Amino acid sequence: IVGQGGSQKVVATLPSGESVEVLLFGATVTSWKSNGGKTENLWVSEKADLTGTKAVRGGIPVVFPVFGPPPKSGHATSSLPQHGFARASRWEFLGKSTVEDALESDSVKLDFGLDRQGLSDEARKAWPLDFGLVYSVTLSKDKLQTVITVRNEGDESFEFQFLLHTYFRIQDISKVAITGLSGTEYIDKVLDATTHTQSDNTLKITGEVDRVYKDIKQDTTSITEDGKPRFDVVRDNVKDTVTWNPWIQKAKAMGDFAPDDGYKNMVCVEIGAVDGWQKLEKGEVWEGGMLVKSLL
Ligand code: TA6
Repeated sequence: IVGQGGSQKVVATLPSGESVEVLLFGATVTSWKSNGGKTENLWVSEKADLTGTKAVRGGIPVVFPVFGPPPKSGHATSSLPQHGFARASRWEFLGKSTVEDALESDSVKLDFGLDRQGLSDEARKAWPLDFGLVYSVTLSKDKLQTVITVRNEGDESFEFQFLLHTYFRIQDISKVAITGLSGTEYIDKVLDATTHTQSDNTLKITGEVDRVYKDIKQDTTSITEDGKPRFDVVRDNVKDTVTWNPWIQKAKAMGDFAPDDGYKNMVCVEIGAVDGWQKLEKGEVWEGGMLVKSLL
């Protein structure tokens, strides 16, 4: 663990040089280097708040128990902030375990926990339910696995949404395509949340994109650069993926998004369970997450 207070983070490095950094605030992965540590795979805004007072603009923010603006009514999440409290709470570091695997090469797993006691008073008031989260970040040679378990510790069932709001670093947005979504229905939040079907197998980003792809049949969504595979994002027990790029105006409008033209170097491909709600009965546990392969 390095740093003090809100900027405390856990850093883990493999013997071959790959590394991962996780801010305790939000259990936000703020750096993932593959390729012997030479390739940074995540984008973090130059004006991201890394002092634990605001959700990080970049890396992998953990979105729980609600995705997007809270529902107007009918859900316990109605008075939570956009994207819920997980990404803006201080998590506990539960520990590190390493696996020496001759075949796979080494891997290191970092575990983080958040429960009701760890919430701010306002979050506890806004979501008065008893829960336990364990978030595991596992680094291996060219992969990063991030998986959450959600446990209902209370006496009543509750519903939640979950998403990993991953900002992938790319060289040039005009050379990027997202593949593996063909035939999938999506809500287009740029076109007033109407529902469409993705006909082409590749989605190119030529302006603001904010789409919620639902119930995707295949488990892998890929990002290509210049026609070459760059990332494979494999969903684990979640069926939805959000694609987002703020483009010029929205990038300029976000105070913590810098540089202004940073939208050219990032693309968000966000796996999650956000179409509808996951219901968890008393004592039940739900698990979901992703395995990302860096192909550079
Ligand atoms: O994931 C896409 C999205 O829901 C966009 O609509 C945009 O709001 C983005 O998340 C960023 O949200 P934030 O609360 O982090 O500014």
